[in-house]
Amino acid sequence: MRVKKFIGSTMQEAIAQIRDEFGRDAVILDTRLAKRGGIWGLFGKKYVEVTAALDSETTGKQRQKGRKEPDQIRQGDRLQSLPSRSAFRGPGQQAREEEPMPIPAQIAWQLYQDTLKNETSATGTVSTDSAKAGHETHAWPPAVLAVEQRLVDNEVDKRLASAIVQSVWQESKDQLIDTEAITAKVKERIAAMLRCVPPWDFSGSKPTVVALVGPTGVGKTTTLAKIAANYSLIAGAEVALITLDTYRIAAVEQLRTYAEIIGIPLEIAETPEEVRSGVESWSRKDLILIDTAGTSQRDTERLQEVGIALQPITGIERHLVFSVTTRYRDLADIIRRFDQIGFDRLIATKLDETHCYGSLLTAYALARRPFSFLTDGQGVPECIQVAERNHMSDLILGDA
Ligand SMILES: Nc1nc2c(ncn2[C@@H]2O[C@H](COP(=O)(O)OP(=O)(O)O)[C@@H](O)[C@H]2O)c(=O)[nH]1
Ligand SMILES: [Mg+2]
Repeated sequence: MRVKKFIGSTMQEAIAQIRDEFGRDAVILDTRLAKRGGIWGLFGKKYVEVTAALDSETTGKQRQKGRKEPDQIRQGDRLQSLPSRSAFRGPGQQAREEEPMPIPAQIAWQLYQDTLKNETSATGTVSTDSAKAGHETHAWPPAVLAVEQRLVDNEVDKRLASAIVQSVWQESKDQLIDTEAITAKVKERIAAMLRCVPPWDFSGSKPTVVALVGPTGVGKTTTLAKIAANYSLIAGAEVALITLDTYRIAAVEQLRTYAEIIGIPLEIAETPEEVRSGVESWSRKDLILIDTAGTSQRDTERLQEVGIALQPITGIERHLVFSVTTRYRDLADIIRRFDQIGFDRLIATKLDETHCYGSLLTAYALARRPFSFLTDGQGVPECIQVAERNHMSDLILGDA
């Protein structure tokens, strides 16, 4: 492995040097903004220092397989490995994602809904299919119960785990002879139950406007910087940032630093009007990313402010950011609160902080909106990937 520091006046410059010397297989380990000259760091000239590494083994392997062509790029690939802007232009990707959910996956969701309904029914009379299914669990062989338990151990809600296993069991009892066969089926089922969206392709009307919303500290600003850096520096898209998080000076400075490192404009919006005019002034950009203030459980006023500021922007996508370490009840609360202002996508962060990924499925169960990105570390821009449901299913089962 070779590790080297590259210095440029903008990140774009540093990345260009990395590409020249290490090629596209380089991994960025660290990025920092520093100052040269001046007195005590004041009035000095700012520069960007990027530490990159090149793993000679992986490079060799990748070279053998040949470089990926843009149309081979799949979700789940690291964004930074995407070779060019054209990678985001896969025709028909969006349509593929909007395919109706396969019937067996719908059945699994239905079984889960039935269980929830039974739990909340005032009479307590239990008479639906899923209740019968409950009795049937006694007939499940140990291998089936073991897979159900594995889901529960990975923090999948017990009722959801039972519904999934039940749907698989109903369908193919005879073929479910061992744990491996059952696991494979369950994995396939979970993947079919999830929805993800592919990266933006910017082929529609410009610009794509995206706001990240969510509780404080989940990683909204960091994720926004990762998305901005990947789309701007790697995919070559025209990106601009707006921040609504003006309550803390540190929050503005955090984003300003990222904007400077990446070399893209940042607008600080104090009012809904400023957000709207910011979006209008960047009508020629491909992607406008809006950062928002985090809101805690009790902070309904701030939540409303975020909602009001975003509401007038036509076609805006709101991505709800949550940490994958969030427990079921907190997640339910977050989704319920952010539903008040509306959101269209899910982003799960901090995948590096746990080995239990059941909350990915729980979040989908509660929100029923597709995932866009997953993040797995503090590193900007590398710790982000486009959400992909087979990968997510592996994670949920604890196989990734
Ligand atoms: N381990 C880990 N930390 C993260 C991740 N994303 C963000 N963070 C950290 O979480 C903290 C809060 O991030 P920030 O972006 O300021 O959160 P915000 O309040 O939602 O904007 C920072 O220390 C980030 O470095 C992630 O994927 N994994
Ligand atoms: Mg923030």
